[in-house]
Amino acid sequence: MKKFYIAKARRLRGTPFSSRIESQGLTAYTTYNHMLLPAAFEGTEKEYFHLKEHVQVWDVAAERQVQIVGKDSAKLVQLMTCRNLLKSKVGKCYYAPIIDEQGNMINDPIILKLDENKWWISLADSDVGLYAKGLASGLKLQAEVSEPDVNILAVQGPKSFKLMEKVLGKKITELKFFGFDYFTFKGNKFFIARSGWSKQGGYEIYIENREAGLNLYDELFSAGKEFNIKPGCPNSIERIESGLLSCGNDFDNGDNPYECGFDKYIDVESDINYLGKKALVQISKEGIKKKLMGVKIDLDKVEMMEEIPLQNGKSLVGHLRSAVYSPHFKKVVGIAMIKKEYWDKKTSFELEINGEKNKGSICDLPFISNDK
Ligand code: THG
Repeated sequence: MKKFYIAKARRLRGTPFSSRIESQGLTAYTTYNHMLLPAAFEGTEKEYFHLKEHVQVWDVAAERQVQIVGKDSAKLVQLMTCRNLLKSKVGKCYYAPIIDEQGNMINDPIILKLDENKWWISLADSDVGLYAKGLASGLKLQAEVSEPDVNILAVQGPKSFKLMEKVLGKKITELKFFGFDYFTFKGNKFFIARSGWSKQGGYEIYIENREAGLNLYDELFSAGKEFNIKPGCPNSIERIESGLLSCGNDFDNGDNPYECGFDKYIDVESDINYLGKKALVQISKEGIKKKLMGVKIDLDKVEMMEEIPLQNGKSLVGHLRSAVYSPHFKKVVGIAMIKKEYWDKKTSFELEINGEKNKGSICDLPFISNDK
């Protein structure tokens, strides 16, 4: 496929780390929340093997925070998600579907409770801040919605634990998965969560002070030499093998959270109030007619620009939404929206790429379970 440059503009916002990563071998950007998100350095496959063995620092500032503050903040956050946050605790992260009034997906952020009256919604790529502002003003809620200057650095990979301990001290090793706290480095406080968009383990540093953040960035790279540290970015091979979903790729506003397999983050029983609840109650009674599943395809490479129909003879089985060559399975693995009649994993299908027909089969997600 022909490659093009991305033309920079003010509305395609850079991050505090853009100049760093550009001088460290960045080769491709994508955009995310109207911001630059690094997409490649040495190549996805090389980066995949490195991520699984060493440690990487990712500039994921494009995972923007919607900050909600005020007396009605909990009410507003709950209005937008079908996950029950009644018992949520300060200091914890919650992966939660954001849905619309029809019960369809808008985003799949991590919601962080900083205080009873202060929340961050750490977004995937869609304008949830505008949704929140509309609700707050339309319902006259006492909730202030803003996008603070918070820029995330993810430190991912099996050696991330040793590196973070070396730089930030022993206390960081006590942080539990999806917990967060403040840690001090050279007199500056950093908000750090144990999370990240890979299943190789690691942390996310929510940087609130740009200058202090750049100092920490440089320190991570010098302290990380002994751990073979490299700059990186979310890796499509690792995330597909691990079954981490990508908003806008694997699902969009035409899909509901049941169809995305988010059942454990849906509450239709309790007495909580959120938009789309009626719709989800109805869907939970009727059942769904399509859902996201894994697929394996006999191909040694794939490049996807839009969803690809999967056929069984003349019948449509579903649509391939994301796919990548997996060095582990030595074939293409992907995430596809599969019609109910074909959930039976024995189903095989054909798909056409560049005028050639290829065979594939359906399987469960995740392809590789590597819970840390
Ligand atoms: N980190 C932060 N913000 C983000 C992402 C992130 N915003 C955008 C995007 N990623 C949101 N999507 C996800 C998807 C999956 C996970 C996190 C964010 C994830 N899932 C675990 C899993 O599926 O196993 C854990 C889920 C759970 O325990 O509930 O980590 O990466 N800051």
